[in-house]
Amino acid sequence: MKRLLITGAAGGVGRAMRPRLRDMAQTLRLADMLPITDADTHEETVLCDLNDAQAVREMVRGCDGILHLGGKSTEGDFETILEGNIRGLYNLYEAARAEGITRVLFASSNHTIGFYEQDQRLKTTDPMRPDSLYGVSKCFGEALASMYHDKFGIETAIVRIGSCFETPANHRMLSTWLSYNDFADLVACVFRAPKLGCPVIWGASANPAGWWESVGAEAIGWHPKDSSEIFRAQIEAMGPKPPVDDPNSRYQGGLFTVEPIHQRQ
Ligand code: NAI
Ligand code: 15L
Repeated sequence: MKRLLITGAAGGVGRAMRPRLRDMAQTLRLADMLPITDADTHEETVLCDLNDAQAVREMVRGCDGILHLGGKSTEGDFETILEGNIRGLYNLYEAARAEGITRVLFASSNHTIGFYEQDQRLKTTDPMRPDSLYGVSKCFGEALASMYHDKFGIETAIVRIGSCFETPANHRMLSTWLSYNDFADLVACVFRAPKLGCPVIWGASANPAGWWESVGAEAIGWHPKDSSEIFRAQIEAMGPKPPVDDPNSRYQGGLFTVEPIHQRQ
């Protein structure tokens, strides 16, 4: 691939992906609304607010694929979510359609299904149960990706990421953790697959404590290798698992289920 666009490249996952995706494309185009000042020789930077349709069109021009990580990544007020995750995603797909880009990885989230309880094992076909406005915006994103696939043939891997951090941070994340290496392997599988379609994929490592039935990406050859179990002793040493009626022990989405509706300040 000549040029892979990474949106949200200034964020936690974007920063972790940059070195791991070094060989995915001749050039990595790093985009964010925040400046990126440490681009390497194989990288180029674009300052772009996803809410700005014209800027998004220019951001995607000349790219061969899009790793879409940009947007509000936690609960927030509706206007912020509207700008980054709803209008922002519409701008991205419209730009991809206009510029002839046919493959996207969309960073969806476990918060699309966050109100399921932790003793339920889910398939990707189970109805959504979002736990926050943020989760609702990811449900919108999944529906938008599906429509652009059916109507215009743009292929998207809809990856419902669990918790993508260096290490799991609490008991819940022993079930939801996605290692940076497993995610980078998934990105490679998505952009190298001869045919992708528009699958929904659980973005979790091979965690024995996981809740989600089969990752959904076998067809493109992704088999996560890491396991959160190596961190179990460390997590248990931090304190006992919260009681069963605590949202972090009861719901798959954890504390997002008790977030209030935020107002823009
Ligand atoms: P992050 O918050 O660290 O990074 C998101 C980036 O998007 C930031 O650099 C931010 O400046 C940028 N951004 C926000 N609004 C924007 C806008 N309107 N225009 C342009 N850029 C904008 O988030 P993180 O953890 O790196 O996550 C990456 C993606 O993966 C996000 O879409 C998040 O929702 C999704 N995700 C992440 C999970 C995780 O565990 N890290 C779990 C599930 C989903
Ligand atoms: C997400 O969707 C968030 O982007 C991330 O910050 C974590 O909260 C993650 O889910 C999680 O559920 O652990």
